[in-house]
Amino acid sequence: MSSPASPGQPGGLPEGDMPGMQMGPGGAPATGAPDGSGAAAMPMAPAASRPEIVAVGVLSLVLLAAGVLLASLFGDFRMSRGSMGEMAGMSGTGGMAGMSGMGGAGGVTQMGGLVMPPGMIMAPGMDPQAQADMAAVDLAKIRYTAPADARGDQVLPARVENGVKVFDLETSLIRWNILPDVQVAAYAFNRQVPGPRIVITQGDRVRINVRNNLPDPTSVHWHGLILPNEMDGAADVTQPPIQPGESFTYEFTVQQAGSYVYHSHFAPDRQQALGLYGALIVEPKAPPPAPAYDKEVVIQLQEWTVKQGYTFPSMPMEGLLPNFFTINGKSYPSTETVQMKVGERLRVRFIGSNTAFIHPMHIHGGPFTIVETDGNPVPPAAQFQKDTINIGPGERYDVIWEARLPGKWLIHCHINHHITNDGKEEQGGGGLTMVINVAPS
Ligand SMILES: [Cu+2]
Repeated sequence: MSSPASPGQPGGLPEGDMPGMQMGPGGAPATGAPDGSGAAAMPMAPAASRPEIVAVGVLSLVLLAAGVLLASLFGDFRMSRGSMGEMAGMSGTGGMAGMSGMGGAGGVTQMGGLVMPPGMIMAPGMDPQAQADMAAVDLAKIRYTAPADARGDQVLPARVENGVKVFDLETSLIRWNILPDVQVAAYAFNRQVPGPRIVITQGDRVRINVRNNLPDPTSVHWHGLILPNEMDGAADVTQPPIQPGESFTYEFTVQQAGSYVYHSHFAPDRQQALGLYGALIVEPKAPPPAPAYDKEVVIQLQEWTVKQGYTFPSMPMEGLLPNFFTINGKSYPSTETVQMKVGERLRVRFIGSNTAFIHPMHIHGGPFTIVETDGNPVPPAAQFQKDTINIGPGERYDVIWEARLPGKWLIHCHINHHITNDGKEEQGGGGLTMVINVAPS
């Protein structure tokens, strides 16, 4: 042991002179020779015979296989599609949810009668009102299913009483088809999504009776209008919420013209996101001298979160991210097609009824001119052209697009996931897609 340290062995031990154990052939421990030279080291005979080692190995494999078999027979490895309602109280159907602070990994989670979405992180102590806002629509409370081909945004007839235009709105829960094979549970005005289109003229005195048949309180805000504060519809701020079964009457004189929107202003993160909105179009008192357009189309955008047959309000957060998108309550290819001829001009009223995301809406076939923003006319000298415009929640843009060439020209969102239906494309698109079909002139 007196040799000098070799460079490769910091311990100062010469090659072939390892202290302690040495691995002999076959992996059995061997010790060095008693004289420490290492040259005479010989493997010791193993304590177990070869047949004994083989027997232990085979037994281990048999026990391992038995364990896998038992787990596959009696364990629950479902990632989703758990049977609902089997478990009382707070229970996940994903097989691992149900613990405080955990969301269902693959399935919805039931919490005290509420159904929470898969993937939501539910921290202990989450406020019960917040939970209720984000829960699925209670399917047991829906009393009406709209026909699968029903359309929203239908013009609401007015009746005139002593010079006042009177409209009736009624809120309720409905089942609504956004595609022939996809049905959502929605909060609706007059049993349609979007709610009916209210068309009035600048200067009109209007009275709107709102009856609440929802299981929740609600209110209606007239987005963008100049009106008396007590008619503004901000629940708990300018009026008490309209309780289930009760009514409230809004009355005001319309001063402006342009494209507006009405929507719930009680828990709007839930109610508007689930369909409680509609277009409010105010025609100018003095129409423009010459028609600046030949046709018009209203485009109301919405996101939907549909999971395992439940509908949740879309929100930009875990578990509530949308997987369906609609224009006027329908996903492409169920969206309407606009029929035009070459040379005609189309007025598109983009309405930001969406609540969770901004949608860069693009029109194929050439640029459009922005003529109104949030109902306000853009002076001709300030108008400019674009082919894509961001429609943020609450915004409205009125644009004029000219049909320059025949063919099928698309209007669609340019966040390309928003032109899929649950991630899938159908007939060249999905969700926020519609077609302008231009015939030769
Ligand atoms: Cu989009």
